[in-house]
Amino acid sequence: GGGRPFAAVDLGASSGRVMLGFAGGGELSLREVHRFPNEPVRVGGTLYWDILALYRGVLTGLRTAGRETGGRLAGVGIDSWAVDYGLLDASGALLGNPVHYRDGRTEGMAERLAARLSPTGLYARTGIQHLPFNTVYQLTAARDDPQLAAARRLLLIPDLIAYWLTGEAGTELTNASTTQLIDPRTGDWSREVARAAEVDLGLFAPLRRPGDPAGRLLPGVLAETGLTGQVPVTAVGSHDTASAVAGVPAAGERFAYIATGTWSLAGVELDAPVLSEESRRANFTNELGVDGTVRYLRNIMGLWLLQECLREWAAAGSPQELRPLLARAAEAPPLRSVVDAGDPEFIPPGGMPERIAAACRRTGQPEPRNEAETVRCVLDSLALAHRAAVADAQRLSGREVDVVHIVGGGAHNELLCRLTADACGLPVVAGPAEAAALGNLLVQARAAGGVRGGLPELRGLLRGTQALRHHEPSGGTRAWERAAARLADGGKD
Ligand code: ADP
Ligand code: LRH
Repeated sequence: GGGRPFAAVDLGASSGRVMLGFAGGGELSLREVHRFPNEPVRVGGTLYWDILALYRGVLTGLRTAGRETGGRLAGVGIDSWAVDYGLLDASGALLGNPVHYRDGRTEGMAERLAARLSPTGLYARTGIQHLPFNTVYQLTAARDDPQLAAARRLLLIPDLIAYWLTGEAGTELTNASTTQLIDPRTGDWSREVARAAEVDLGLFAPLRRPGDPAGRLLPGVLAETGLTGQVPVTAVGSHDTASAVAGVPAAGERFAYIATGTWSLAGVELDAPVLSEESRRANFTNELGVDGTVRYLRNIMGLWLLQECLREWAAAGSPQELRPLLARAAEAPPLRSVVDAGDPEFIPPGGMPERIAAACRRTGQPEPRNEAETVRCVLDSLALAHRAAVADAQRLSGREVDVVHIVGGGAHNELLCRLTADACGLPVVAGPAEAAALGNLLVQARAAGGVRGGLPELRGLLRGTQALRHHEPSGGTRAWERAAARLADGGKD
């Protein structure tokens, strides 16, 4: 093909990967050159990201990519999970390790901020759903932290990696929207929210948008990775979910998407935010997307529930292999019990099978009797939460959909895709699993002049090149309605 080589770095909460992509001249292809685990570390009671291990993985991946291209790359783009950050001192050195959003330090912070700015006021200005770990709450929790006092810069994770690669500091807008400090109507900081939260906006580097230049690889980075020449770094949708939504192979506007990895992010793409009180109560967010779009979606726990069960079983000495486990889950009784996969009670790590069983008990449903039934409960619960999010997104935004696109690692999970089609009563198109890397690649390649057009054209390229699987709903959404009602009746105190 005639495509030029780009590296797309995608750091997910469960693994990081460096993908070598070729785009241009009608070609669009992507290959994984390096994947590395993302394993948080608890030190002195705080849960941290192992940021240097991740950075090393990025360097290794760039070196591996370069070996396949004679040391040349037409560009690099970086996306990662949202909300978290590193602090730099006056010399540009990292102050401490970035804290993981699942750390408990944000407990009670929403209430503290609410005393100064009502949740309604906060939502009207930011459109961001309440998640206990939003950056604004993390900064509230860090208020008296000496590191914050010493900090001269705050860089969100992908911007921090880009800074280490290029020496240039910026704040990419799609990810900045997850701080809950951006006004989605202006695409700029909300000074009112910052004032109420006592956040110094001077800590943030200048905003940049997907497609903007973000510097060039430093000589030391070239030496370390064996790359040669000028290698530009381009701002992409640096929030992984922004890149994933750009990477949804949809035709037209009448689609919902579910980006399913560690989280399920389910919603629709809009031109303007929905800031109504009803939307706030439904816990829908208006994150900013590529090309001025709004990602109107809800966070659902996602495959985290499954990941944590697997981790627990392995630690208890009965490790389970995913493929056979999913096969057994497919044979397990359907909708026997379901839990609320939107419940923040599932955010912290640890003890997941027991917490799921406890949620079943509390809502008057039978506990899963074995691993397969636990997995079936998780997947039925996710499908049920997908159904609610797809329905609520349509109702609250007025955007109707005919199809649900599932992208991310969960697109590999046929059972989850089938259950989601059944629960939603809509056809599901599954794939690509690496939508975030593809969205990252497309935005870079367009900035470099290799591909042209807006999101519709970029998505057309995806449809023409990526293998997709179709799942038709099997009918009978009644069982799902009953399960939803059971969960609502079971209630919680
Ligand atoms: P993140 O970007 O949040 O790290 P991913 O999008 O990589 O997450 O998705 C990871 C999840 O995808 C895994 O936890 C697993 O449940 C699911 N997954 C990945 N590959 C497969 C597969 N071959 N079959 C079933 N599920 C898979
Ligand atoms: C998914 C994701 C999601 C955020 C969460 C913190 O990786 O970026 O969109 O809400 O991580």
